[in-house]
Amino acid sequence: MPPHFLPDGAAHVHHPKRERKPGEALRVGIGGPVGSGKTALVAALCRELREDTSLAVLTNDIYTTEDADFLRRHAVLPDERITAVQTGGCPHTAIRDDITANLDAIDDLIAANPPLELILVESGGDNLTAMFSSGLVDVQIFVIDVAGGDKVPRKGGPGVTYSDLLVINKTDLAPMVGADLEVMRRDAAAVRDGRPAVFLSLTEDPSAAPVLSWIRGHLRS
Ligand SMILES: Nc1nc2c(ncn2[C@@H]2O[C@H](COP(=O)(O)OP(=O)(O)OP(=O)(O)O)[C@@H](O)[C@H]2O)c(=O)[nH]1
Ligand SMILES: [Mg+2]
Repeated sequence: MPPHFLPDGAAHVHHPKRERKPGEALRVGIGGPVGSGKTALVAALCRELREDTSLAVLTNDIYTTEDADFLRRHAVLPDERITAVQTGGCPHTAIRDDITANLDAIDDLIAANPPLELILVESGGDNLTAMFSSGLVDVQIFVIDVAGGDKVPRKGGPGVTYSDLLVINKTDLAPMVGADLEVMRRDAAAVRDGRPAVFLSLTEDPSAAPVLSWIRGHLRS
């Protein structure tokens, strides 16, 4: 599928919350800073879910279709189940402000792969301020990593605070960068008001077990 492009003149607008109708695919947004492991997580989830779930992936990159190309190269799903939006500008614009290119790409995925149960939407790597519009996804995961230091949850931001699931990835690197996981757990809990946060190391747990079971729970409910 060719990539979609974001039209010029995108503005920060509020979209009404999407009402998911019975039988419609669950849309899960996956956001977070550059390089935190979003695509690696998407790949892991596809490998685990594809045997028993009809799913598709939409990636957002600024100037390329790098992440979609990576997923196709590693054949985590058949080609027609992977598509991309080239956002051209700040990554958050396409997932929060002018979401039309993403909505069009999702329509294409739905039309090409009936019936779909799950659509994973990866945001372009941004900073701590990017969140998905609730007009685009039903639930969202925010992925940070320990390599940026154990201060990251304390710095807060909407993804760290309000995402439906916070994933603190690359725990295998914690000793290398002197990151204290207990500090990260405590600082995340302090701002999340009971919303879940999980630790992950995709190199040590390629099945992404805690994220997988969270998504399976949403698919069942
Ligand atoms: N050590 C370690 N490396 C990881 C882990 N998860 C991902 N990586 C590596 O981190 C790098 C970035 O991972 P990506 O999945 O491309 O990150 P991303 O968030 O999709 O990056 P952007 O889309 O560019 O923002 C890759 O080299 C991954 O192999 C992990 O748990 N541990
Ligand atoms: Mg990526």
